[in-house]
Amino acid sequence: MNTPQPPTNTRIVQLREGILKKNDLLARELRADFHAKGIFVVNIVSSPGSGKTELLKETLRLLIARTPYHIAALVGDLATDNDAQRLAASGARVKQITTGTMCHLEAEMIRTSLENWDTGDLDVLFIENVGNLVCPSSYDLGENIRVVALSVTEGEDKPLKYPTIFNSADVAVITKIDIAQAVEFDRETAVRNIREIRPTISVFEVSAKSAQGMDTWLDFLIQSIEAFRDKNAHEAMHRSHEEHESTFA
Ligand SMILES: Nc1nc2c(ncn2[C@@H]2O[C@H](COP(=O)(O)OP(=O)(O)O)[C@@H](O)[C@H]2O)c(=O)[nH]1
Ligand SMILES: [Mg+2]
Repeated sequence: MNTPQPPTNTRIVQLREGILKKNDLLARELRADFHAKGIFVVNIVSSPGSGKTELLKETLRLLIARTPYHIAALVGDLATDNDAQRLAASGARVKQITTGTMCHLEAEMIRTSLENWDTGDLDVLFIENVGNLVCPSSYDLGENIRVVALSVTEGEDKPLKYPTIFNSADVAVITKIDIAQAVEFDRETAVRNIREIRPTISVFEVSAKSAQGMDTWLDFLIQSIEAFRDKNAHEAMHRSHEEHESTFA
């Protein structure tokens, strides 16, 4: 008689690799689609309570005030649409993704959320990932940049304890610096630990509450978005030049 066997470790690893591969393929399609539509995508990851929603709310508000960009945000959480409601106050288009038991967002969830949403005129899409320092690191969402937030209350050693999420990020934002002194935050050690894991990472230090550091962070974002738009415009010009040449060849 064949007794059902519990899955072996090898089988679990194979299943996990299969899921990640499927996500990578879909993320690649999403990235190509975002690129074709000229949408710059930012994926924000961190532990719960690091200040992602507060940072995003202020970032959206300032970007809307200072630029002509059409901006939207997708926000992931296990339960509730509290964050979507907080972000909607910025004036940006916002949609909540409720993941139930999943500790991260996947490319498939991004695609489904965008399907019934008017994104034709979008310039910038922010994604607030589910609060977790482990799961989101393995799931590409087709973003241009991945931002990891680390608040001053979490401890300077977190980059060393959760290296994968710091190693997969392009940018680190140290948040809540208005309360740094009260919690004896050691900024030199924190920055050194972040750079030990990811030497090339850009590090910003901000407070969404007091606005400290927000200008520098905004300047960086606007420069990144503009560089992306210039590259896209250049590619479009090149394509139309090639089409013109082939018509008259
Ligand atoms: N003092 C201070 N508190 C903050 C700041 N940003 C967020 N918080 C607080 O930290 C808590 C968690 O913030 P939230 O944005 O919900 O974090 P998330 O779970 O990462 O989205 C809330 O009580 C916020 O009011 C900040 O810049 N300074
Ligand atoms: Mg949040």
